[in-house]
Amino acid sequence: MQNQWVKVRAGNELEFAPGFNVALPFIDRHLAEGRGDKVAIRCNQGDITYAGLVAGVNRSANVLKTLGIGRGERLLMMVKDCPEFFYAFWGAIKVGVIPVPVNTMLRAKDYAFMIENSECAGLLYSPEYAAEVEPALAASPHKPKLVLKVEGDGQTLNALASQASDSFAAVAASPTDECFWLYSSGSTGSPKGAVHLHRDMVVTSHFYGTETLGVREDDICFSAAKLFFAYGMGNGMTFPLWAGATAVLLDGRPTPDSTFEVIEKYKPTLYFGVPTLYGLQLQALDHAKPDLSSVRLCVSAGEALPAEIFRRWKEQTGLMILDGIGSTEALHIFISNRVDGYKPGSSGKMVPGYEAIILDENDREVPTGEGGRLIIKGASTAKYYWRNPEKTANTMMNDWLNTGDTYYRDEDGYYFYCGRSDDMLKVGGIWCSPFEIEGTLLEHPKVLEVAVVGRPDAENLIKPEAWVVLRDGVAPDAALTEDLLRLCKAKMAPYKYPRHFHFVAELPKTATGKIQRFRLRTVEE
Ligand code: 3UK
Repeated sequence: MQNQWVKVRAGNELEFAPGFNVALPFIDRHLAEGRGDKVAIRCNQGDITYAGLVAGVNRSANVLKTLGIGRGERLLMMVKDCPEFFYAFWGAIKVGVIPVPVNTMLRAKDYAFMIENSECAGLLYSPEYAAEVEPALAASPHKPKLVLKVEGDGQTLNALASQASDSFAAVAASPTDECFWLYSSGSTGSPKGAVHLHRDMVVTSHFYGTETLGVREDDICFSAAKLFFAYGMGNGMTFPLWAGATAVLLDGRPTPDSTFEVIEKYKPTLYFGVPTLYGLQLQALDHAKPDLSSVRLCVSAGEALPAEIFRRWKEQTGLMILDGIGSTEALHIFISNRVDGYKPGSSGKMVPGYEAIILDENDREVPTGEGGRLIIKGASTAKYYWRNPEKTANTMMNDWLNTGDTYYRDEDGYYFYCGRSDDMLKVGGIWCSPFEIEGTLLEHPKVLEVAVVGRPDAENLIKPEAWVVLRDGVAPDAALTEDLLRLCKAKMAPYKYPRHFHFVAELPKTATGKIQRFRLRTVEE
């Protein structure tokens, strides 16, 4: 991909035109390239053409500018997946305002923290979230200059935008100017604002979207993961925009029913999900037979995709799921499987433009096949965490980013996930990956989901225990426990079997669907 603003040079160097503002290649370019009448976004509000998108972006840029939100100031966004998400995000970038899209499933106390922490000049929210956002505004000592609802009564973006001009010239910026933030939540502590630069979305869209996944102009992209996640933002916004393709949006909760409905209605060619949802969709496929024939490829990220889900999905739908690992700090996927290079159960190989090293506890590179801390480098990584020098120093070391994950690389260059660095267990003095045990248990036809954590035994030695969610209609009994133990002992080294099984109705999860193992570790017996 080459255009007026970005050229790819030898050695994967990107060269940016002077005055580069990232909204130019992602938004304005499409009119210059004659794509005005092409549909950019499809959703239950109707179809938005590229010409409509450019106008919407410019109108919201004019609204922000007129209301006095200026360069470098933050616009906090609690906005559902809808065209206005695009208008506000790119409109802000054109003005030089920093959009900060946040998780729309959070609660008032989380938003109060973000309002305070970001010192946002503006706050934009979908009326659906009023019950959490409005108390947060009332509670926060910091009062944004501008509070706008997307639509509905009172002062809204849509009402103001309809009065505003539909042309706006983007402010000149540079590839390394601060552009937008995304909050990243660890398992402990407050969320950290990861500061991303103008070039970052170009890097992910080019190296992963175009070069690795092969997103094309005739693609229709549907991401079950929402736009406010870095994963969803790439899948459902920047990759299709970069390719001049079409994005399909679902504004509600992604469930097997709602996602299958969207796929049947809008016929996407690329589908992006997370492992938990693929698991639920597989369960639903036992009864429903949705028409998935438009889809040519599926993608998974957010947590490791068990080989078993990959296999069953392939068997049921004929489709491949490309698993890849990404993070909020890296902005998108930096290690990925390919259609023509896949090992089920692995995260795949390096995405071009990124490098990785795996270090042991003495910061020495480990030999092939041995696990260690995964550290990566690439031009899309966040520069720092806003007002958090300690976490910045621990995570961002010069140009290298500490992922917090344990990985090993095999002799073919495939990377295998072994758990978060802090989830790894030492059992009998040997490293033991909870993920390996989970993958084994998931092979059992009665198991829907499982999380394995370490718990100290009577001698205060860590032993693995399993928290298991069974498939609908299956009840636990002694015979099943025996069966699961037999499976573990047959498939893994002898010390790697859970010493306890807990059968539960559901596992505790973060808003992004990641299992909160730390909660299971602290459950009182
Ligand atoms: C874990 C994975 C194994 C891993 C993300 C794609 O998940 C994303 O970002 P987050 O900041 O979390 C990052 C952490 O999640 N993880 C993600 N993908 C995988 N572990 N296999 C995977 N395929 O611990 C990582 O450090 O929420 C994913 C694109 C953009 C993203 N932000």
